[in-house]
Amino acid sequence: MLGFTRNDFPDDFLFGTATSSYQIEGHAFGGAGTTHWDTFAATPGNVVRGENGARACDHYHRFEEDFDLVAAAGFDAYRFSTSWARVLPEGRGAPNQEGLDFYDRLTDALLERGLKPCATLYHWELPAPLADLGGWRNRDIAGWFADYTEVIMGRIGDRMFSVAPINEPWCVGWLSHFLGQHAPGLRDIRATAHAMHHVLLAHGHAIETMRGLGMENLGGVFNMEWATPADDSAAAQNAAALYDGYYNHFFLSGVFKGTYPEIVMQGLEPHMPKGWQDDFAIIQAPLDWCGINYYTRKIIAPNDGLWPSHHEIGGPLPKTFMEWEIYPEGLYNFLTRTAAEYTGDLPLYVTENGMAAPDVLEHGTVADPHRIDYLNSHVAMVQKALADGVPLRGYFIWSLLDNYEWALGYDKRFGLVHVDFDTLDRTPKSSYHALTTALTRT
Ligand code: IFM
Repeated sequence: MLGFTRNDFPDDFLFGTATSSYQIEGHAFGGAGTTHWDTFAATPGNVVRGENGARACDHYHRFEEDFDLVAAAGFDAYRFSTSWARVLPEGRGAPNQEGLDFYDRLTDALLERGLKPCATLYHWELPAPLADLGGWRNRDIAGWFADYTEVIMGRIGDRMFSVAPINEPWCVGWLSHFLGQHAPGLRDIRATAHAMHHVLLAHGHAIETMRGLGMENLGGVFNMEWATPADDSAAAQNAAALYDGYYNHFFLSGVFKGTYPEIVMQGLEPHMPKGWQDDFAIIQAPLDWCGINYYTRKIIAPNDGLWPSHHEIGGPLPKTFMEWEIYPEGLYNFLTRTAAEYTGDLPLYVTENGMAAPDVLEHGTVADPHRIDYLNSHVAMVQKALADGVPLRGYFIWSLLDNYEWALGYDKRFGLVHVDFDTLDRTPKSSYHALTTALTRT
């Protein structure tokens, strides 16, 4: 049982669930171009079992059935992403009409079910031809991204409830260019500094492009991890502050303050692209809302290595199947801190929250009491933030379906709905049924 119902929330508070294109659609279908995730996954050692998004959940052919499930659970909104490579297989130039038609049908299918379409324009599947040109390291990507924005939103922008350009800039910049864990798998500080700046430049250009199309309710989606110092020492405090700086503050600071945190620039500044200081007028394009994706915290300890001279250590709290500690207080901390330091009265959304588990289908059902507990504890923090006056307008659960968890392949099941990856059968889990009871309007 969930410990809340929608009656515990303001009437206009939105409950939604989230997905992304490459993780569910099936990129082999409908004329989509090759992405850097296809090539990254085809390279030994990058992805568990070399799995990729070629078929994924086959949402491309089953989206009507999937949206029936979203509507039947009582959700108000559905957060999805459009694939750049499906819309523009070469990244630039001629659009793929099949791809545009797909997103057009998908939009109408949501509206027919009374669901608010909440789009993200980039959830990581960069067209491979653009990766060949340097991808996020190349400043020109901001213009390419604006052109793609114009093409896809020129087709479906009239029917979107909300749009954010880029999902989780930290993942695009740091995870993919410094840690090398996501495509393009680089481990290079100059590439990182360039990507972290260009991703915000592209964000700003896309917002300007959509304003030019007359669109409203445009925002940004930022992922955050609470940073806890490993001990009370000044060195551990500084290490956690730096982690907090490049993970949580860097992108918010760029977008809402027109500056990057000093503690981060001590390491990144020598590697930044020329003229970066002149780009904030674009990066700061005004937004209508801010989204926070939250899952966990990290415990950070200092070390004698090269900058950033720290590492993560294991923590004592119960963990999800991602080995992520369950720390609901971090969500409350971020909601209150973001409003206090960056966004003020601007509406906030929790645009992702959820957990992975090794859920098993047995006798036609999937019991996931761990997910019900996780949702209960995090929604309690949402309620606490609301009670404190944080202008929070909605909460989206990651994810509707078990799906492709990037470098970890298909084992890490985040869905409210179980997917059998052989038959592609969908089975709602017990958390889905609990949500249906909590969200159905009475
Ligand atoms: O699956 C991802 C998603 O693509 C982005 N946010 C975090 C999720 C869980 O790792």
